[in-house]
Amino acid sequence: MKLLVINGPNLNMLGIREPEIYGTRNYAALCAYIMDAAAEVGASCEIYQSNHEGAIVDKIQEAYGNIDGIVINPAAYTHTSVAIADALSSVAIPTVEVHLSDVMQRESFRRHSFVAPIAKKTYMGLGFEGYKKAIRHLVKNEE
Ligand code: CA2
Repeated sequence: MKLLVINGPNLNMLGIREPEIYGTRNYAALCAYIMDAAAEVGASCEIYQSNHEGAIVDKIQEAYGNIDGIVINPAAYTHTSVAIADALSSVAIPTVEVHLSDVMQRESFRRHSFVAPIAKKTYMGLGFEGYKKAIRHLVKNEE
């Protein structure tokens, strides 16, 4: 199974600020954690991070016919991007949404997700573990 993990804007800054919300580990640690989680279930995995909405749309379109499952943390685009939600709908690849923090317990503008309606499942507030759960859900149908 071929997985694509997409991380949106500013996630490459993990560990630099706001450790009380996002933890102290950096983006390289997150990538290593994701690759280990994929290897544990025998999946191949590409990780892509971008700060640009259109680049994320392009990456989702490129996945069409090549990728079996998408894990996406759209970061701030979660709450603003119809374009990313439309791209995910258009490729119809099983997708799981992840957020490190519990967006329901934060500012009200973070409570709405354009991606949630097209995602099979959303994990939030679990830190790095949310990515592992998303991978295991896609590959092994675990909850
Ligand atoms: O909880 C999440 O994973 C988020 O998707 C993270 C986004 C935020 O806009 C979403 O509402 C929830 C922010 C990503 C990274 O933000 C940083 C801020 C300061 C330092 C490092 C990263």
